[in-house]
Amino acid sequence: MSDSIYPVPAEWARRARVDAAGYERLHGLSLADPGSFWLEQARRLDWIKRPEIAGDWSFDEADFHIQWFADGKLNVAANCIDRHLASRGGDTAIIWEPDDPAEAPRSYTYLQLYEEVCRFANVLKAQGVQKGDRVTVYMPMIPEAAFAILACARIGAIHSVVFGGFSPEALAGRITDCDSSVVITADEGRRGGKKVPLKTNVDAAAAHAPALEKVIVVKATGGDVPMQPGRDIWYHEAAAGEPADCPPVAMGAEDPLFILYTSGSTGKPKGVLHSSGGYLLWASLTHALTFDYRPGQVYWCAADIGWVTGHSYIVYGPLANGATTLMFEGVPNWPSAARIWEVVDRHKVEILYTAPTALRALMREGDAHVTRTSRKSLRLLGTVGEPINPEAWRWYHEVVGEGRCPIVDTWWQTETGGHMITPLPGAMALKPGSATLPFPGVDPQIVDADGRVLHGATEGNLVIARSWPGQMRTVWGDHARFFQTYFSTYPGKYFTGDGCRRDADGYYWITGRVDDVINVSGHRMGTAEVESALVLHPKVAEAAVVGMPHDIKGQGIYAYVTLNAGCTGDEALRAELVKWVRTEIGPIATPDAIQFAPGLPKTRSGKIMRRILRKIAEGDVTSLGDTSTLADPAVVDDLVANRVG
Ligand code: 6R9
Repeated sequence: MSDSIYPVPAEWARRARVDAAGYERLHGLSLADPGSFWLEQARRLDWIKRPEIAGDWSFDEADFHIQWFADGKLNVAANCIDRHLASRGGDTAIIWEPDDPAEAPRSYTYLQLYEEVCRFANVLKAQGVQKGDRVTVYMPMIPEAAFAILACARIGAIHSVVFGGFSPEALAGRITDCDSSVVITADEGRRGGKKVPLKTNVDAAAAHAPALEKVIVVKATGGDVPMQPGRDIWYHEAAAGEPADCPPVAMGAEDPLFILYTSGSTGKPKGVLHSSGGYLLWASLTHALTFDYRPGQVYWCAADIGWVTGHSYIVYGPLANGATTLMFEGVPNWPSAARIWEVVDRHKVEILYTAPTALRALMREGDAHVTRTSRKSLRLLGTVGEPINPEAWRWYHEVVGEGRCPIVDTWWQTETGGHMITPLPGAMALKPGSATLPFPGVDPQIVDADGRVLHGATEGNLVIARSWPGQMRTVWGDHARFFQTYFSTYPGKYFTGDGCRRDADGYYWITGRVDDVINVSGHRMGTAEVESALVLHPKVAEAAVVGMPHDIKGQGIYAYVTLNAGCTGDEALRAELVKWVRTEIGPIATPDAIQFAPGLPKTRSGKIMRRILRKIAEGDVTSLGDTSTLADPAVVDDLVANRVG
């Protein structure tokens, strides 16, 4: 923990959209009179019918509902494209930087984006896609991924983007859960000079996804992929006959915009559903204020479109604001650890938004990769995805930003749609490791295990006491699970699943998940998901997965595995299980350590005591606490003796 304070630079205090007094006023108003505050903010969007009501919600079980701007009508794609055409149709909307730096970047003006998205929308319509239908997008980081999701928004179809690193099994589960009959993919993806067999993965997924009827394939690498007649369609062939014009469909503000699957504390990922109006307003307002975005600036969010960060801060937020958004196909450390900074120089990036795990990995490669680049264009740096350790924060600030760029450490979640606790660069003094203060409209509280609200400097669980426009609206197909997961632990409040400390200045410090979710390289992984994958293996009887500290990834995956009688836990089986999990879920779920255990520590009622497993995985075996309630306390000695790592 660090208590050093970095004051707002004088130039930022003078020039930023929001200064310290402005923040106090905005945040105060947003809580004192949310109705007028949000109707006023809603004017930043282009409405077909302007809303006259703002929030209408209750977190109480008896009357549980969440709506924002319910009487408003708009089209999200028209907000991201059409309304900019008159004033800045020739401005660059998207810059695309390919995986291989030897290849030329591409860019699209707002007018070109309009034509691409309209054509894509017409292709979807020709395939029978209608308002409310679910379309799965399983794409590499190419501009067509953005065209595809905006095309869905244009015709009112609900997109469900599945990260290209997920396995065919994981993809099939997501296609089936939301009953999606269309998948948009590419022949292959590229990352760090390696090919990702996306179309082949879709073919494998199709075997387990009976709902799937059509596969639209974008030619990205030109790799040779088999096409199944009647099911598979080359995008370029289908698009050739389509006009570059397609009227946007009028959507209710509460009509769904997208589903995005995320890990929770149970085995099955949840389909987080976001609305059209409230979500877009949140993405747009947070993008404008947190990054202090000014027209003409080149802005780069280095996330993948498969995560919520890519949705809100590569596509929806920036495009709603008429920004120039950079899309990067590659990875930070290929061909060298200088790649990010070279891309910054090549495109004169002013605002860079990335994850602590990438910073830690690059930091380890030494400063020379950074200092041999200019980075003069950079004005503001951002981070997201996990707590940033003060050492990485300082490196980002001193070495990357040469001390001149404020750092916005943005805390938020797939469920929140956009930033919740974050510095506004002209308003908040910074403390390395703290996400600082709540965004306007956000009412955070820290509660103890019994739900008592704790005041002043304190530590506990983070809840949000009132609704905000960007909040998710339901879990796809399971509204009861939505209530149960987020609103039943602390009645009347949204429970984030995060632990949090508040210091004497009122600054918030996220301490990490307090549920069975671990954060691997900024990606959420449910321990139960990895356990379910492991027990599918014929030799595995039982598995328990916990997080362990990891220098680069933040947290690594530590799996305790009990084998069926007669099976031997050797190196070969360990390698096989690692491969198995990668196949079942994807490389992001790769276990870092597997310990074969004859038994797991269980209570007499059969509940696994994860607290003990976590301690052992952390290597903290001297303070295992009370083990007397275990059915068989002796298993702990075996676990300690055979700890891996
Ligand atoms: C946007 C995103 C959400 C979880 C969240 C928390 C962690 C995200 C953070 C952070 C500390 C930050 N998290 N940002 N922790 N400081 N700035 O990452 O969404 O993938 O749903 O993950 O990530 O634990 O609860 P998502």
